[in-house]
Amino acid sequence: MKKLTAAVVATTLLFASSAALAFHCPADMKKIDEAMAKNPKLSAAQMADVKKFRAEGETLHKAGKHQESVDTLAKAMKILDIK
Ligand SMILES: [Cu+2]
Repeated sequence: MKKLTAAVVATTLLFASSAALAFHCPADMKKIDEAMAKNPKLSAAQMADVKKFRAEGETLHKAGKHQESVDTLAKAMKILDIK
């Protein structure tokens, strides 16, 4: 019985964290889009990187790879200096 409870708790936590991540990606993409709309002072190379990471993040999110998406979007956010 204890084993079953532990399994249920583990599954619930896993689900909750992946659901939180699934919500995380669109929030990060929105922040990136908002920062980009403000014409940030970036070099052409940095702009290209931000756009690349933003596109990759969206692709990963749609593929269900939320952790990778969050990590990729974080790189774009770092360039834009946003959190
Ligand atoms: Cu996602």
